[in-house]
Amino acid sequence: MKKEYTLLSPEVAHALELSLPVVALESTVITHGLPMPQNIELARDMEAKVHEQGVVPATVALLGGKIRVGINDEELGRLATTKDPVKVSRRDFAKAIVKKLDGGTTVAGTMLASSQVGICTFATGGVGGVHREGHMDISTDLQALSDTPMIVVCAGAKSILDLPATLEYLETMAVPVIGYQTDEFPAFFSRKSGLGVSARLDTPEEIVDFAKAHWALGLKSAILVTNPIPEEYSLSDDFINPIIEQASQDAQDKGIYGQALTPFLLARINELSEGRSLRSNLVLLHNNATLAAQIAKKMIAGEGRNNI
Ligand code: PSU
Ligand code: MN
Repeated sequence: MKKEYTLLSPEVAHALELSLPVVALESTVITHGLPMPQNIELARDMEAKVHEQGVVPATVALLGGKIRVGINDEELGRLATTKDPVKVSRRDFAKAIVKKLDGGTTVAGTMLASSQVGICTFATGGVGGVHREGHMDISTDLQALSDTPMIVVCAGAKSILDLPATLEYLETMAVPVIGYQTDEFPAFFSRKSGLGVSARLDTPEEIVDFAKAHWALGLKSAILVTNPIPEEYSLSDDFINPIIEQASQDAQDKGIYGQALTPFLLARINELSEGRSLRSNLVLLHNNATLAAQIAKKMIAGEGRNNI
């Protein structure tokens, strides 16, 4: 990645130089995924969870058109409160750069920026996928997972998506979907979806061994680790599914599509669940940050570097 476009924070630059473990964190969840002030608190908490494991967090974002890998607390505040932030997926970087904009990076955007500086472990909440609303809307996240060799920890995907189609796409693109201590693909708010994973692995060590075997074959696809929400915070299908259906219907009625669709659905679900979904959302994000940090440590212990 061109140096003139990207700036590493001193902490991240130092860690990468010394081959210390680093975990990338996305920022669309801050700019478009969660309301204020929970978005700032969440970003701080995820960084704290990574630090607790002795690992360096690297929140990725665009500030004034610069790609930032690792931002400080003041910059985080600016990102969380900036007016009309761009949602930066792969196609949006050049726009944000030339127009000197602030923006939050999606899973695909975060993978692009962090993999190019040598980070290979990443924690997020839910990945994008194939939408149900029928606009041929397939998240670039799936393309990024198909060609970026990183370990991506998420809580599955929300059933705002067509989950069977999303899993089919991942299979086509050679992306292993790992169930962490589960045989079932988790559906974000819920530990179950009725759908399988391609392999179950029970420890960070096993995940690192799996990734090494995958990449040793010359494959460039990511390993998608799905980490189910802790039981006590999972929401019952009876509660959340009608809300998701309603949100999806509202999006269709309002003709919302493209980049605006996921943020609309997330906000509407928060609203319709009267904040109950928010608590669960925060808990699973913390949980994923911790697991990603544990994986990053094992990766370093085995290899002595962030990149395998
Ligand atoms: N799904 C969630 N929460 C999120 C997102 C998805 O449950 O915050 C965000 C992520 O940043 C993801 C992006 O990469 O939305 C996908 O957007 P799209 O479907 O427009 O590609
Ligand atoms: Mn889309």
